[in-house]
Amino acid sequence: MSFSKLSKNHISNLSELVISLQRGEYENVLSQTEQIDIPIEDLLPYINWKAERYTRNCVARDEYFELILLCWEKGQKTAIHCHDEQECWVKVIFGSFAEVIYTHDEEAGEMEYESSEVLSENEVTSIIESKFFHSLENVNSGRSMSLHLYMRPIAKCRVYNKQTKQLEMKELSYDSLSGKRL
Ligand code: 2CO
Ligand code: FE2
Repeated sequence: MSFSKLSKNHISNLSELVISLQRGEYENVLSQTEQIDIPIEDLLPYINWKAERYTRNCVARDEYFELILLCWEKGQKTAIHCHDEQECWVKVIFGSFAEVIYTHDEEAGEMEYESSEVLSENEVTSIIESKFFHSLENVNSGRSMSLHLYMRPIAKCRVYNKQTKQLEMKELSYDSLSGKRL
């Protein structure tokens, strides 16, 4: 039996989450994504706001996972995008988000609507199958924050251009790394 199967420890802060991920205890983490209640003080070093777009702040990463804090001003949103065939979990830290999920109809060059939902504090959404695209928008009356886990890390993704109906490759970058602005 693997170590991850033996370990079912409740995670109650950011250090415990990072240590669990660094140990490869993915089952432990994924079995309690909605229950993990991270104190906001733990996230303070990673909080970073920009008026022009949401910020991506790397909390921890290794070859297998990437944990990033996204900070969204009111109304900031993503284009429709995928996750480079990696698995993705998004947990709302505070505020609220509208998520819309799509699949891509290659022949028509269109995005096909699949589902949508509004996510509130502590709720988690995941995209596991690589056929799914999504968009996320901060629909709170003010700022929102979300914690994202990608396995494996993603350095690029395909973004849907509504005007040209083409998928375009987009490089992803960080606004801060381990609490240091870049
Ligand atoms: N995938 C986007 C990003 O990493 C955020 S939307 O939620 O996955 O920038
Ligand atoms: Fe995404």
